[in-house]
Amino acid sequence: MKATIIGVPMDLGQNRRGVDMGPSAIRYANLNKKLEEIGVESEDKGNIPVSIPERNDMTGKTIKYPEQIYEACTLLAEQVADQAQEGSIPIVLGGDHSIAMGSIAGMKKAKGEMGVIWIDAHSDLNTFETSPSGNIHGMPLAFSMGCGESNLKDCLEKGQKVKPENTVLIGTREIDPGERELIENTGVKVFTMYDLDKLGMNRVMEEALAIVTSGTDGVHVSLDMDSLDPMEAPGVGTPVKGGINYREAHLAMELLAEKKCLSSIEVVEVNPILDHRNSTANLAVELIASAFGDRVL
Ligand code: DIR
Ligand code: MN
Ligand code: MN
Ligand code: MN
Repeated sequence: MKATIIGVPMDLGQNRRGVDMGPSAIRYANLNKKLEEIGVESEDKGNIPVSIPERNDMTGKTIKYPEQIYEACTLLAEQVADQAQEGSIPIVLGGDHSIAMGSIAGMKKAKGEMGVIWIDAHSDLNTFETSPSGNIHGMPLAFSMGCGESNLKDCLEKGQKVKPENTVLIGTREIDPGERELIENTGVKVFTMYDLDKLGMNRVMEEALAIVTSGTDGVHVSLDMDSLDPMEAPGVGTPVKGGINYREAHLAMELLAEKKCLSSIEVVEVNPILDHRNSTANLAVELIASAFGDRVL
């Protein structure tokens, strides 16, 4: 198996500084060595250039850094598409979750119809109209599904990148009013923490994998580390209690590996400034390894 590591030091999509150091923290946690150990041939392409808050005055603006995020997402999408077209599995390291618009656009260009598994405490289905924060990291799934009015939908090509019927959310436990409405209107499948508690991760992943593999040419996994319980992953900007535990997270990635359908994965929102001894980045590396087939036995 071949993989390509692409870092995106993006912190413009939210307001806690330090998430731009996520790619460094995950590399420092020995991602490349771990991949080598499990027999994955990986190449690190370095980072996509991203602007910084110091160079952009946002006073008086309600939506923060849309042009800068669009630009970085387009560069990321091109890189992701190139790598996937060459038969490699892109591993995108965030950075905040706004980068998902680039990853998904790139995968759509390379593979065609994509299925997306969105593992997150939040649904990231806000738009410019509904966002309570103006932070674009709360919007990437809406724009990827072609909802809302913004050119952020038009990364690489115009409009929708993934159909709601091929999208599944897992671990959701904080949803804004506008997001709730979008869930109802699109019919996108959401497995909340309630569903995980009731059905268990095994059953949830079975159902999720069935949805994202039927009628698609590839599967993208978007793993927001705040999906995990803050006790397991303290190094995130918007922690929400009652999250996915350590074993459930590994099981989810192991079941994904068993299904052999992974086309690309991104791990986002790792903020080493808020972390305890890089534990969130270490866990990110473990979970990526599980997704690539690392097993106890
Ligand atoms: C919130 C937070 N729903 C917003 N979103 C986060 O700002 O739109 N997503 N933290 O990961
Ligand atoms: Mn998110
Ligand atoms: Mn989140
Ligand atoms: Mn489907």
